[in-house]
Amino acid sequence: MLYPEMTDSRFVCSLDGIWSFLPDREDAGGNSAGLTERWYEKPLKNPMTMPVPASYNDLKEGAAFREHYGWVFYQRSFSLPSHLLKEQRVILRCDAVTHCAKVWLNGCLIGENKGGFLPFECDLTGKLLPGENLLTIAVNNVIDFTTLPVGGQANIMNGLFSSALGGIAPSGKRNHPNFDFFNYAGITRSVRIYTTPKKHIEDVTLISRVRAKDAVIDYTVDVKGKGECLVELFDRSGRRVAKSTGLTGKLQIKNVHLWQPLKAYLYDVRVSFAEDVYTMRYGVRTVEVKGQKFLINGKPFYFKGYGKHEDTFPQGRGYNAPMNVKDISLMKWQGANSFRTSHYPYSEEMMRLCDEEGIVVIDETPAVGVNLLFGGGANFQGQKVLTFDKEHGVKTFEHHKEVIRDLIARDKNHACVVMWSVANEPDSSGPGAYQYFKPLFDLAHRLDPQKRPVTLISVQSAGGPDKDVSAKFSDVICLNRYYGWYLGAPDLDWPCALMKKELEAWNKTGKPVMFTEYGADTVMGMHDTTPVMYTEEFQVDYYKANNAVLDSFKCVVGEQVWNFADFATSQSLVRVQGNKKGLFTRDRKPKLAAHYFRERWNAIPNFGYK
Ligand code: GCB
Repeated sequence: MLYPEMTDSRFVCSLDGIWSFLPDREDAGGNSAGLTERWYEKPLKNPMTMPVPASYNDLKEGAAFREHYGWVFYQRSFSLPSHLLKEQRVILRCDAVTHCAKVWLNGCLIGENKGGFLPFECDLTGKLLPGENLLTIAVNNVIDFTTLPVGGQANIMNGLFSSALGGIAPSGKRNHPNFDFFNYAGITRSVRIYTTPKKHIEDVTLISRVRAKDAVIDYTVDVKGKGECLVELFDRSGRRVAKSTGLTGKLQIKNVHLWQPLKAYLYDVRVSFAEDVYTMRYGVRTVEVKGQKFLINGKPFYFKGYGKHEDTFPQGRGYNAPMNVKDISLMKWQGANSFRTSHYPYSEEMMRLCDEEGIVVIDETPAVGVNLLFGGGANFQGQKVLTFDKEHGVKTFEHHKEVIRDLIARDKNHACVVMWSVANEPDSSGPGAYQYFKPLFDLAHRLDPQKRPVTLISVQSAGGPDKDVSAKFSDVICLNRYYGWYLGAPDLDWPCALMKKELEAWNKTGKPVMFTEYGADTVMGMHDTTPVMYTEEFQVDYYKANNAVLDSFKCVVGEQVWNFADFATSQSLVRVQGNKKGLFTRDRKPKLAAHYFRERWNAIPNFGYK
């Protein structure tokens, strides 16, 4: 899906700003009052104010509001210049509404979407009234087995204790995230209207091949209608360096400027079809796994970086441009070169920023929590459940295919994306895991025009290469491991001896291996001469011990810490106002370990480290 660009033929306008807002309530029959009373037909009664984009949860006070379960209603009105409506298609584009949306224009349902982290569109052509139009978006935050991320029967972090309650459960409907981050919801990214000519460009797909100093970009343009197509490529100085006609073709570049980690170079691509024009930035680079190396532009790359979250105060998971720019500045300060979009697709603006800044990205679907074994199955009050059975796995699977399809469709042209992650910490050694994941890996490989590597992020409890299906499917073995924290803390020596043993086993798969998570909760400002758990000193010692093992393996092609910054989670006994494993605090102040990694990473080259 194309990002909305303003061009010679396209107009884009933002509907961001303050909207009217009302949380739903249950009517006497236990149904949604908002839906049965049709709140979308008229201006909301006594609404609150709410900014778009933002998660709503932290923007008004009180636990009932923060933990609201079910629908909330957003509303605003707008009008458009009449000349646009006569000649052009008019599209409403929502970049992300978490997790489910229903959209009404002047009281008529015009669209529905499931999935909180990818864009969707509603065609408004011919549906707009002259003058003001009333737009209502209802948003639902309920998570279950059919959604990604997955919701369970009890909060994952409290699951351990629920079996001891003898089946007594708290009253009232509530979400039980099967994942460790706060279930922020709302209209979290921009809402825009854009227009195109009736005959228009639907999609553009670019694939590069590099040979010595030259490159070829194979392109495909998908269109609606008939017309001539011209594709042109401009370098940074605005000079046209290649052109071709037709809906498919090749752009030949002499003396190509490659997109490189931390040394980005982007060309401008201009596609003209009939009356329509679309422009985009594009970086030429290659990615390949060869033996136990991860090659970018043919050279062995070493990942230095983080698992992250889109998580700031007070906008929650809402798009935060200044923080994105600051985060990349901090990454560069630290000598990092990469991150993973844990645990869902990030905003398109962040992906574009990473293209510009040369930050390497592992792009993850929102498939987190596809693992019903967390807490030893205690999520289910001691009842034994299987992740991939008919009740759970089958329902998740259909949506899982959808998010892989939509993520690749959205991000396929980004130079920054070097690998797809189909899931974070699924039950990858459980019964049915092979049958569940094989088609998903096949799908990702088939759909990606650039044929990037595909991985799943493996959970420690999956038990090693003989049990974990990552050994079969992942092009790079990606391990989330907590040796010296969840396993063995406060001891570091014997857990790290186990870590060495485990890496020896993965090494034998002949695939490259990387750590995509390792970390220790650390409360900023907590210090001790003896590095006890939760102090800044312990976090440094933990990482030093783990890194010594990582450094001793040639097959290890990267280290991504958990996490870049502290982040909000559900409440639990092991979360101190959120997860505190950040190298930075939530407001981006460095802990001791941030300085330690700054020294380490600035001494590790991006290429040829091992
Ligand atoms: C994990 C999860 C991540 C958690 C982290 C932790 O394995 O992938 O979402 O936040 O552990 O800190 O427990």
